[in-house]
Amino acid sequence: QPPVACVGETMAALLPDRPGPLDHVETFRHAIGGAEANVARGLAALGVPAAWIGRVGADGFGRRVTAELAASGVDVSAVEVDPRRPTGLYVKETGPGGSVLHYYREGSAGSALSPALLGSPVLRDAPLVHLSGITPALSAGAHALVAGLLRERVPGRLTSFDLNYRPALWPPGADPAATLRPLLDAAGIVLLGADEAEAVLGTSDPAKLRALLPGPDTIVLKDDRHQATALTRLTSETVTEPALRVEVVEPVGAGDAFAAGFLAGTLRGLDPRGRLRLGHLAAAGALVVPGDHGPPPPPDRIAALLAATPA
Ligand code: KDG
Repeated sequence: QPPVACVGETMAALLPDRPGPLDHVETFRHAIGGAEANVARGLAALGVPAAWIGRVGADGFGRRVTAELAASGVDVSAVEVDPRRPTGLYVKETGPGGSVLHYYREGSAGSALSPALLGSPVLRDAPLVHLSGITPALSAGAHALVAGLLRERVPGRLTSFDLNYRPALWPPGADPAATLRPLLDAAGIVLLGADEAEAVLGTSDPAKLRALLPGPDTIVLKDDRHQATALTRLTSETVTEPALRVEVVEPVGAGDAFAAGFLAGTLRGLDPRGRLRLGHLAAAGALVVPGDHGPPPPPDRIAALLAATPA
């Protein structure tokens, strides 16, 4: 089975050893993070073959990114090494008000993604191509690659797009809504949070979102009450499923894990409720760790939880 292709930038991540302002942090743990690669890891952990396609620098951070993804079972055969540009980096700052990601990625190898990748064999054969709204903010070439992948109609290939709106990445004067809305509308599956839907599309009302985005077969809206709703065209049905209650350690990456679960459920042919449930189960794994990726529950536990009747 060809792997799902997850395309975007993966960075070195520095995780502080304690919460609070960075000026008081003494020690950072070296990890990796990147929304699309987090999805690839999540898929691999759920038994779905997945590839990460992106670019790293010819440096230790880049080698770490590739090695850690490969060790997670992600296919890294299409990763490009840029001899001149460095691997991007982000530093996580945690605290009671939530986490802030500080980016050091301008001019990075990953930001030099371009439509040159469109011919990559891993992309050509992928049953599903997963993208996010982070990549179009990185550079004109990265935007063109995402637009090209969404516009290209390959029979039997699904596309998914997680809005992942990161205001800090958009240069002053940019119009993220004008860039992102056509991309969202061109995808087969769209995932977005209520807050980012408000920020980018001006509404988080499911009916209004559907009117703004008539294109996707499925829109998954995650609201601030930790519920996820799937609006599917085929059944013209709306299904809502609450999240699991867990002790949250750090939420960054949970959206990506949710996407991995939802997409794994889609590829397994689960009904919309099963897809949402698998999304929540995978997200729970990421919520209880300080890094971006935490393993989902083991397969037998997942099977039992999926089969349980809703409370
Ligand atoms: O969704 C989690 C991502 O935000 C994190 O892994 C870093 O890719 C990242 C980004 O651009 O913010």
